[in-house]
This record gives sequence, C-alpha cells and structure tokens, in this order.
Amino acid sequence: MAALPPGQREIVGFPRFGLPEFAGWAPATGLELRLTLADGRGQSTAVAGSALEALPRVEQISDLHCVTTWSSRGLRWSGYRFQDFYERILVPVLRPDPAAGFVVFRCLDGYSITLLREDALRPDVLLADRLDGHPLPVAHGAPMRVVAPAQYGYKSSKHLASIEFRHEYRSRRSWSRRLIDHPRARVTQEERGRIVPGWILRCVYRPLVAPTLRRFQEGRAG
Ligand SMILES: Nc1nc2c(c(=O)[nH]1)N[C@H]1C(S)=C(S)[C@@H](COP(=O)(O)O)O[C@H]1N2
Ligand SMILES: [Mo]
Repeated sequence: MAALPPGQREIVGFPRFGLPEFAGWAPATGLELRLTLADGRGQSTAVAGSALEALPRVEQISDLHCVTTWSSRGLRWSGYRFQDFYERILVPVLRPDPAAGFVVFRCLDGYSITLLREDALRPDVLLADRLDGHPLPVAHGAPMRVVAPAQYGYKSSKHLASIEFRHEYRSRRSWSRRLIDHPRARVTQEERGRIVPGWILRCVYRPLVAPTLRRFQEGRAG
C-alpha cells in the first residue's frame, strides 16, 4: 500500500467521527434519498434517489484521512461518480452558472461543507450509498454521503441532503470554523486549515482524537 500522507497515522477499523456537536445526532433509519439542487441564483429542484440508478455504479477502494491525523485505509465504497451525476442529471435539470466555482454540500444533521467545483469533479469523488458490500450504515452517512479521498475527511459530507452552487467560498458559521476549513483541504499538500500551517495543526488536533472518538461511540452531543 502507498505511504500515508504527511502527518497521518493509520487507525484500526473505521470509527464514526465528526464535529462533536453532531455526535448525539442520528438520522432516522431507512430514509429515502432525496436531493435538493440549488443553482445559487434562487432556483432549486428536487431529485429522487431513484434517478441516480440511471448512472453507472462504480466501486472504489480508498482511504479516509481525518484532519485530526487518523486515517482509515482500504475502504470499499460503492455509488455514483459525482462527475457523472453532475454531467447527466445536475447540469441538464439545473443549468448552474458555469462561473459559480464552488459547490456546497448540506447534510441532514445541519453540517455543510464547500468544495471547489474542480475538486468535486475529480473522478474519485463519489456519492456513495454502499460500504463494504452493504447499504451505507447510519453511522457512516446513510442514506448517501460524499467520498472525496484527495481531501481531508471533513469534506466527505455524510447524510447528504442538498447541493448548491456559489460564486464565493463561504465557510462555516463561526470564526473558529473559518480558521480550520481550508477551501481545498488537499491531503497531499497538508492543507489542514486556512491560516495555521498543517504541521502545527497536527499537534493541536492529535490530543482531540481519543475524546472525540469516545464521544461518538457514546453518542454524546458536544
Ligand atoms: N454530516 C456530517 N458529515 C461529516 C461530518 C459530520 O460531523 N457531519 N464529519 C466529517 C469528518 S470531520 C470526518 S473525518 C468524516 C468521518 O466519517 P465517518 O464518520 O464515516 O468516519 O465525516 C465528515 N462528514
Ligand atoms: Mo475529520
């Protein structure tokens, strides 16, 4: 297997993880997928999950690199390429402004994250609804999640609800989130955060891994 990106350490298994404020949240099981698409100019439209079945199903084995320095390796995802979804479903129904360079993914738990359009259109970015040969479990983002392996895990939004196009990069609400949310978040460049260098953030994040893992295991909201 290839070497891990700088500052990452392999973790055994694949834990549920995320922002502590969402640790106590769980979506209803058996949710039907429905995606809202917004063009950033006030128009939106809803797409039923069944529409995606017209796209080629792809399998992909990739690693998930959490910005807090743990990596889970060799995850077997199945779903649809975001690129295929974009070209064959999204563009024909929504016709987003080609100048809108950012894509916002909003989630059922209230989480949202923005990717550069060019990063979202990489061929390894999936809308995944299966993991390890089984329907995507609630713990890992049912009914559907984004998988963006070239980016830190925080760009791989779970429980996807809507996709919106924007002209500017708009980060998450608070100033602290603005510090940590890098527009690109490429693991090869160690773009962990916007202002503080990645190698410093390694040391800030590492002590947070164990308590956050426990919080998610116990389902305690932050
Ligand atoms: N909806 C939602 N998506 C999310 C998060 C979250 O809190 N809520 N956390 C992100 C972070 S920081 C990581 S590392 C991965 C973890 O995915 P996992 O729980 O499947 O391990 O999900 C990302 N996507
Ligand atoms: Mo993460």
